[in-house]
Amino acid sequence: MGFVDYEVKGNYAVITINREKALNALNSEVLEDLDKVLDGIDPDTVRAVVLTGAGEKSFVAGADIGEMSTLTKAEGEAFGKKGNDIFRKLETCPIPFIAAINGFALGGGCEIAMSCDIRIASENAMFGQPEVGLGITPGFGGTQRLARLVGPGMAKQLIYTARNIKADEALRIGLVNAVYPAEELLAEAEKLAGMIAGNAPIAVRACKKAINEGLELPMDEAIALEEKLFGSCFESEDQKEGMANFLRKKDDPAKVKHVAFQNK
Ligand code: DAK
Repeated sequence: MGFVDYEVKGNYAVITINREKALNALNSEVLEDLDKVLDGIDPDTVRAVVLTGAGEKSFVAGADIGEMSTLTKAEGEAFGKKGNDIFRKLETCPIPFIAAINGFALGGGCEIAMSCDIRIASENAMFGQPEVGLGITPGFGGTQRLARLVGPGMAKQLIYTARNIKADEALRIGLVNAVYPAEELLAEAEKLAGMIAGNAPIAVRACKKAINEGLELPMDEAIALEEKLFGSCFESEDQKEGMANFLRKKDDPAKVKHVAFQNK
């Protein structure tokens, strides 16, 4: 639809931000289209999502500077809220998201990538929070997520200097998990999505919740949350089938079979 393509490929999906002429910069329309696509994901069939940008040059080159340039204080806050609500929807969506960063990931582009669970990048990817060079602060969660991902010292250096970094440095500081030649990136992202989608979805979603919510809690509460989520898996058929399969294999290796988890 509009500026955001959505393709379901079996048990995973690929979302492509498609405003290539503006290097996939996020204006209000792109954000609204993305919001609708996120609302339309069917969690019964889609078990992992790849998020990427159209073209060979850019993942997302940031929020749309033209659109932002004339905002009043109130409009700026509303624009920030619109983006933040969508990024938060993506971050808290039970299904894991993999950002396949195929070029510029600047400002809002870096921020949307950081809202995903996993980030992998092409060799030509470029990351940065250039906002202070434009007279603003990162507005889509950059100050918060970058500090949590790479530590406050490195986040402050990147944000205060507005310096862009290449994929190899992003890998070194832990902003991305892996770097691939551009032509291999999407296939690698889809391979990862397929691997995740092949595991028990209820368990995968419980892990996402445990990690995301647990990181915000003191350790004792975080462990209690993990215990609760662990316990809830025992109400699922997938747990019964996954463990029964292991035990069958132990009895007789010939009985090895691939478990087709039912998401039940
Ligand atoms: N916005 C709008 N258009 C953009 C854009 C952007 N962020 N980035 C690129 N484009 C457009 C260019 O204007 C150009 O359009 P035409 O002139 O062809 O019509 C087209 O994409 C191609 O760009 P270039 O000709 O500039 O291509 P180059 O290869 O020469 O350069 C570049 C690529 C990525 C280095 C350069 O385009 C660039 O520096 N772009 C801006 C990158 C940037 O500064 N991004 C961060 C934006 S600030 C908040 C909410 C949100 C935010 C903050 C606060 N609140 C409300 C609190 C978020 C802020 C940001 O993301």
